[in-house]
Amino acid sequence: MQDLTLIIPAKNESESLPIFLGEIQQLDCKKKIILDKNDKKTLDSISHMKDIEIFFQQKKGFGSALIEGINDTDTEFFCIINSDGSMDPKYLNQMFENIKVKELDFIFATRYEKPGGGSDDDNLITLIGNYIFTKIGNIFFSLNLSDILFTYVMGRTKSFNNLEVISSDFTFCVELPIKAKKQNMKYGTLPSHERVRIAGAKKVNALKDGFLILVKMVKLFFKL
Ligand SMILES: Nc1nc2c(ncn2[C@@H]2O[C@H](COP(=O)(O)OP(=O)(O)OP(=O)(O)O)[C@@H](O)[C@H]2O)c(=O)[nH]1
Ligand SMILES: [Mg+2]
Repeated sequence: MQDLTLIIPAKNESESLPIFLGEIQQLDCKKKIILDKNDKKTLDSISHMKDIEIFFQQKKGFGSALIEGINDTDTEFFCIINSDGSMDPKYLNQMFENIKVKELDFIFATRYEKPGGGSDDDNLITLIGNYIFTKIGNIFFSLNLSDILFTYVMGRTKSFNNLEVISSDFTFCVELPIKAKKQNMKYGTLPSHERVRIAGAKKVNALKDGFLILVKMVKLFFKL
């Protein structure tokens, strides 16, 4: 997988990130960790790690981290994979095979397709929230997805750059598939089982970010 770069966003992940990087150490692909330069604790936690690239984001936010990291990528393929360990890297090979064989622009890992899908990290609120946003995506944008918010996604770097995604926050999760659909790009899904985060606190605020996601979907629908 030498033409693949893992895009690993990390914010205050000094406990999870070193363990996760240990897990993917043997993988034959590039590993780019996206950090805020003021996040010294996370930076220090991986100072001893080899064969990784550290990229400092200019603007704040989860979306900015991903956009800036992917824009800086020089491999044909990229894959967004969180630093908290919840996205199991065992699916990377299969995602990579699928995207190449089926000539896809993107492949979305999904927790809600059987066989193989599931989550040990969901709570009732995230489960219901994701269900509702996925439904909105399917009804108003014909996305035909089963898990819009997971954002464990592999893609062609060129296709991503053509989308001109601009969301600096967690609304990135919906802007990417909606714009891919609007541009008639080819994508597929792969069932995957989500694990619990290794340690540390979650960064998503279900209420605030849920509201922002809803507003973003309305704006994208009306092309605002
Ligand atoms: N670089 C960077 N990474 C971020 C930012 N916000 C979140 N992240 C990382 O993005 C990933 C997703 O955030 P999480 O807090 O795990 O969100 P979540 O998966 O909804 O929450 P949990 O279910 O509790 O894991 C994690 O690896 C975070 O460290 C940010 O502003 N900048
Ligand atoms: Mg997480």
